[in-house]
Amino acid sequence: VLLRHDLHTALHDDQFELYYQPIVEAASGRICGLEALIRWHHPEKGMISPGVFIPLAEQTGQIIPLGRWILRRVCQDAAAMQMTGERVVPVAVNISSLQFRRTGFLEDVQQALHASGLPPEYLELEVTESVLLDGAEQAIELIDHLKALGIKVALDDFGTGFSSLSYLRDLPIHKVKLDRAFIKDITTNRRDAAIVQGIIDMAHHLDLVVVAEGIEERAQQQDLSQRNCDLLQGFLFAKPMPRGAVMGLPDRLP
Ligand code: G
Ligand code: G
Ligand code: MN
Ligand code: NA
Repeated sequence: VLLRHDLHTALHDDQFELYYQPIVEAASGRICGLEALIRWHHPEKGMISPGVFIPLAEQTGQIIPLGRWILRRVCQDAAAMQMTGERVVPVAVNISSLQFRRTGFLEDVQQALHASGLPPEYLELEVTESVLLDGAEQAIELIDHLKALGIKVALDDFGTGFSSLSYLRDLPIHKVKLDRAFIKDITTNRRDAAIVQGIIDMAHHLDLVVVAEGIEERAQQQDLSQRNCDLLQGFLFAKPMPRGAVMGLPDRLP
């Protein structure tokens, strides 16, 4: 209850910060994208995880102004990184399903792009299967609109929850992100490996880019690279970090 109240003032008091985690090409380690991940610096409680406060913000409706602020900030940061030549790669933002399904979302995205001057090709939205809660048609239409504007959409946390193969078939997405639950034991568990290989092959036949999340070990990188996974993300390469730290990274992460 206390946290819920604090969330209300946090936006006005500028207590949120966006961190960025590199996404690399599987074979080379070349940085080819960033995922924005929000952090809350609570004045008394210290750093609070988005895993805790995003669900709260969804309950209270705060996710709408917060989500709008995140979009604007990420576009600003991305445009600045482009302008200075720091890191000219697409930046992905996690979008809450409540935000995605709300009237005016498309306008919010366009405003954030317009205000920052970021070319739409450099913005990517990460959504989960719960965008389909009110039915697939609206979601498909919206993703088609975004696509027409040049904005890419990725299906996040794929393989867990209620994710279904029909989503891969029906949603006009360009990328799937394999949940780290399937990656964790990939080098030792044949069943996990079989599922991951199946998803990679199927996704490629559907012309989708595949990202594996939660890479913590070299053996996982080698395994997924051999399985033709396109992109990798995880602590092995880099943790989420403030924008200023992204600037100092080399082009390739070993
Ligand atoms: O960064 P971390 O692993 O702690 O994130 C935990 C969860 O919070 C993940 O599910 C992630 O998708 C979500 N999350 C992180 N940043 C954002 C954000 O900016 N917006 C939304 N909607 N979710 C986020
Ligand atoms: O739900 P989503 O995929 O957006 O969540 C991304 C979350 O995963 C972020 O909170 C990020 O901090 C976390 N993360 C990124 N790389 C790793 C990793 O290698 N291991 C673990 N355990 N978490 C990771
Ligand atoms: Mn994500
Ligand atoms: Na995920």
